[in-house]
Amino acid sequence: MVQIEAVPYRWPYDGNLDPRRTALLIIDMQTDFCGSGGYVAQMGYNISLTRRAIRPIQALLQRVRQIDGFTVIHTREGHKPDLSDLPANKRWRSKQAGAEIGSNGPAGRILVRGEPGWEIIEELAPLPGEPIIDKPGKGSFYATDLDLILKNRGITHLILTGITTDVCVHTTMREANDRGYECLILEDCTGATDEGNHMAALKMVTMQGGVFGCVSSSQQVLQALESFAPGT
Ligand code: C5J
Repeated sequence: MVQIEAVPYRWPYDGNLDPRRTALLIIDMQTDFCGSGGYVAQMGYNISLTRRAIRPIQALLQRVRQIDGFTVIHTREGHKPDLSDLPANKRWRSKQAGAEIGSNGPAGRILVRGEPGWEIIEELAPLPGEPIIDKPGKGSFYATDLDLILKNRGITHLILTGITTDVCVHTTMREANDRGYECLILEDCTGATDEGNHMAALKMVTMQGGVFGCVSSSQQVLQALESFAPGT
């Protein structure tokens, strides 16, 4: 039986980590959220807080890719070039914050599909065959086919990584939890634009016996994955 040390319970609750029923979800590791000249940088936030997740995700990704049947899914937040899928309030707020979605920045048009800033960073580039979910909102389930893809593959358990902890990762975790997916978020594989928000978002998960699932780290997952020899 393979379980991961986590808070507030050893994950998963139903006793056994099964690679064929588990997906590693890597949320929004795009230049816009962790690269110079992207959306987060243009708003004046310190991108070292979001970039902290890159190396731990890289290590985990490398290991998970060696395990047969383990699904890796990437997401990207962004809007169509004509901005027809951009709610007016989201555009207005981004302008107030100094980085209007759709306007030109050092990494191209901010949060627009196809622009350099919207691309997933090279360090975590998807491999052919790994699904990429393009989403217009914060949650990865809203207005996407993520649920359909997971159901078709028989996936019931999600390991959540990416940025930002308090916004897109949390929204996705809540959406997944309500749909019955058993969720684990990794503290070192996530990051927020504010350290206090990062910590608070992780703490929220652990309340009420694990109201949205569990919190753990890449080290704990890697340790548990030692049970699966490469190629098994
Ligand atoms: C935000 C995200 N913060 N990926 N997006 O707008 O968390």
